[in-house]
Amino acid sequence: MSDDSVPAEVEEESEIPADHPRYEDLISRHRIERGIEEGITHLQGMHAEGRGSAFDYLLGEETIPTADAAERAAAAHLLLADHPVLSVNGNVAALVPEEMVDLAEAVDADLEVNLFNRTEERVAAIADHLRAHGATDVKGLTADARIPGLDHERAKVDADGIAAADAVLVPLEDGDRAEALGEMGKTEIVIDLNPLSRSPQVAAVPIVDNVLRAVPNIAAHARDLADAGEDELQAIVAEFDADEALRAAEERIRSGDLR
Ligand code: PTJ
Repeated sequence: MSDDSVPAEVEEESEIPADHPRYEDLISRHRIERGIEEGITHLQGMHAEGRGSAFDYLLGEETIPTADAAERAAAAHLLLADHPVLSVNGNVAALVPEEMVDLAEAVDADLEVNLFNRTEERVAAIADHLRAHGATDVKGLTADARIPGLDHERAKVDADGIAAADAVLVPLEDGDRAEALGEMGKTEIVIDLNPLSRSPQVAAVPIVDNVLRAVPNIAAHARDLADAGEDELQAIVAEFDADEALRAAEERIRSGDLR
């Protein structure tokens, strides 16, 4: 299947052939474009997507074993938490809305919209989009608390959401907030395709994988662990080695075979 088989203007995802070698990448591009058109994704989301796509190419566009271990540890953390929250930005809302709603259900977590380039219109559009994909309660609209030590819009959180959370999943995070959340004593789980970025470097659980693969895989692990006792979940958390996960991802990116 050559690139010529994909129309220049893709209206519907179904027009992208599932056997295209760059299928996931084309789906991502299409969803981000659509997200921008619908007022969900910021224009800068395209830059972020392009960067992520380059790292994913170098990783071999697959979930490497240490990323799978990180996804299992993330599931264990979220199941152990008293108040887990999944943070949603404009890229995540465009790329994996249904999967985020499903993960929230699997680990009994809140969904909270939290934006780097915050506007009330975009927060409302993302909340509506998540509801259209099955979410019942979406936080982030009240923004009645602040993350200490941050002066940008990402400091705005809900008092009964991220501010009160003991574990937070933050896909495509920026380093400042990642550090600030860690300083608040929260367990931070970061999904980011760049292992050298500050956010995975400071996370308790850095997941170097594409959100397209990572989010459903965390949910699958959570369902697999649904009957696990606290001791088993604690053992999974204790066994996970964040430094090794970052090292293995960087090694794969630097030395992997390009196709
Ligand atoms: O919606 P907003 O206003 O909150 O803005 C969201 C973006 C993503 C635009 C904003 O947070 C931003 O500018 O992020 P950065 O600093 O570009 O960082 C994005 C990181 O996510 C980069 O390290 C990318 O490699 C990584 N990334 C991009 N796409 C994916 C990804 N990681 C996992 N899966 C992806 N699909």
